[in-house]
Amino acid sequence: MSFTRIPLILFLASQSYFVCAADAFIEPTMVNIPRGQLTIIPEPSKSKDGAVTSTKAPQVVNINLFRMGKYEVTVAEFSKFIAATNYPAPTKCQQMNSKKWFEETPATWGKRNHLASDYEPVACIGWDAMQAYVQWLSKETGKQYRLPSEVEWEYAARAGSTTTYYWGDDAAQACTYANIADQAAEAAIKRDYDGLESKDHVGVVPCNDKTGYASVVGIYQPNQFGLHDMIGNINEFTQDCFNEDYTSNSASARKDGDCSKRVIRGGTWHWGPFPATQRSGWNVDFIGSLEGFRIAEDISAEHACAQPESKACKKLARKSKFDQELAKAQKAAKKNF
Ligand SMILES: [Ca+2]
Ligand SMILES: [Ca+2]
Repeated sequence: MSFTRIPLILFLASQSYFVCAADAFIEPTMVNIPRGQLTIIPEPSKSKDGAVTSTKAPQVVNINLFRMGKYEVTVAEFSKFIAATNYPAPTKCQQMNSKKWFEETPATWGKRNHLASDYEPVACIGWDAMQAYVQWLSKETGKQYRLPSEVEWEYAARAGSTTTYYWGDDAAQACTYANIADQAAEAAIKRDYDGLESKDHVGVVPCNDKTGYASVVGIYQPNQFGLHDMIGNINEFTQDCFNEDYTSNSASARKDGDCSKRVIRGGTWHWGPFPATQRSGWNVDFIGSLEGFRIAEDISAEHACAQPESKACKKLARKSKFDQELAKAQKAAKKNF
């Protein structure tokens, strides 16, 4: 027996371990969000007849450097979590199913009506599963993944803009930047639901984004921070407990208020484009096909690639296997554009 064979066996064993470990999870594609400030304009107090009774001063919140998912979390990423943990994910979901519009029918994280690609956002899972996912991913990667706070979400969505949407004030320009309830959605619903017209329910923006339901992530133009689908495609849960009154003194998620509801942001393919300030509270146990999430990550300046030419930063900038597979899915999704 030759001694030289032993190191070779060890080498092969370590390689195979590396492949298994790497395939056990998908490292999400993240974007550095620079430090800055968000100005919150609180909703004015109103009387029962809707008249403004008092206004509150704008609040300025400081935001530290953090990372945000470039895309909504996809079915492909979530499937690794289910395979690794056997997490008891919901098996019923409020989804489009008949002319009744939305109803609770059998569906899972990986199988819902109109889901056409693993590179579409995951939905039909509820807020608790999102918490379990970020905890699992943090443990697997040694990183600090979590849901963004509402303030972080809005700061990242605005990306320095002060207009109604991150592309400006014109809703009809949405189709370049977002998958919303457009002419394609109207046509798809009419076709698949026996003449039902989406504009009767959700309003249709007069442009064509070429996608009838949810789309593969990242096929529309990003905002100025490089984030895709912050408006439209799938509604995104944040970490904050819900308060009717939108105020915050810090970038941290609010833990007071109604914690059976969490703030959800950004709207979906099912609605017209949501303005940057539009918000609502969604029950944590609501399992729906329009609700998903995106993750945030705490980082130090040291890990933010202050020196882009360093070896570590170049490695970060390299396209991952996920990015390569996603690019193929995006190309397929855009073939009719
Ligand atoms: Ca659409
Ligand atoms: Ca979205």
